[in-house]
Amino acid sequence: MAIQWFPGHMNKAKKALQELSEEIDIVIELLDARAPFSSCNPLIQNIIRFKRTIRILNKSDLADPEVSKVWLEYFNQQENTLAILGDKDNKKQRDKIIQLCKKLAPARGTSFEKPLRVMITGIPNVGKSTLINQLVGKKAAKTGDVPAVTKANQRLYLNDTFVIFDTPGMMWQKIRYPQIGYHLAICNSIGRNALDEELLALYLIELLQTSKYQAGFSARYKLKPEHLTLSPDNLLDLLANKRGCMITGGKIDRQKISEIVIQDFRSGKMGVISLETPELWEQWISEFVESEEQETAQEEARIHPEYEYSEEEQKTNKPNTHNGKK
Ligand SMILES: Nc1nc2c(ncn2[C@@H]2O[C@H](COP(=O)(O)OP(=O)(O)OP(=O)(O)O)[C@@H](O)[C@H]2O)c(=O)[nH]1
Ligand SMILES: [Mg+2]
Repeated sequence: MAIQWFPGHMNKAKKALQELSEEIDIVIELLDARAPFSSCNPLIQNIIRFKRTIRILNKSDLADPEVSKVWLEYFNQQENTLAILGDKDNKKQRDKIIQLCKKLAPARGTSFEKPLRVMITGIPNVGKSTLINQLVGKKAAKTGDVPAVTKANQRLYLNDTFVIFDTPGMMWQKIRYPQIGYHLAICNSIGRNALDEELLALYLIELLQTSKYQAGFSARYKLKPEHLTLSPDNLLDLLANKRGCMITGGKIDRQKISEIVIQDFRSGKMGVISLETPELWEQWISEFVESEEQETAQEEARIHPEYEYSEEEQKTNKPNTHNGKK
């Protein structure tokens, strides 16, 4: 299943973000600490390319701290970027972010005529408006635990010389790697109408039963070690039985148990969990490239059935494009 979600208002939001980016000094991009690579929006990257950027791995209270440390190193190696962890309940974060902004643009924020202008961007539901409310010290921006609460840019003032812009959560038109779609959906950044909760739950269960997060998963649902070796499909049925998710006639309510498992993950009921690491992404990308190459080779074979493949090409399933035959 390839998850894609780019509702109409985001096209307008993209243009507005482009315009706004021309008049701001600093960009704060919020990433979801549980899925930092998946939450890096290529559309936003393109728009903010030349801007000084602070990347906040937000909702870090729900992510595995060991993995977050690795991600921080990964992002801090990138040009023009400073990465920190974010957590709405961290009392020190407001002052830290304000200081960082001032440090990155020392010539701004010095007078009413030269305010420091900061734009907060990121995927839907990652916590942009919540952070803005924390920065300005009051509930000025609307928040809520569903994607696409903010629909248009909003200007807010920390004081006369510090302006912050809230922006709508942005997705992009085509998600290339299926894992990105799954991870964003599991973290609640994709609209419900674009999802199949049962497939999401099966993906999540497979990840949990085979990962270092087995213990938290087992504890939540009182699983025995042998349950972890069941297929995700059978394990979902077992969880449904344990939670009494049945529909009339004694049939299993897979939709209901799927929603429960996803919600338990989102609210941290199985412990702190990170869905991805830089190492895993390296592996997924190389697997993806390999499968794309195989598809291209098969397509070529279909188009040129008369082409005589060498022994080596037949073995690797890749046409030799360097020998002048093609
Ligand atoms: N656990 C946790 N929840 C957070 C954190 N920051 C925000 N949230 C919650 O995430 C949900 C979404 O927050 P918003 O601030 O509305 O997110 P947004 O990025 O503005 O969302 P859109 O406007 O829809 O794009 C709310 O329920 C917040 O309480 C955090 O650091 N940790
Ligand atoms: Mg918002």
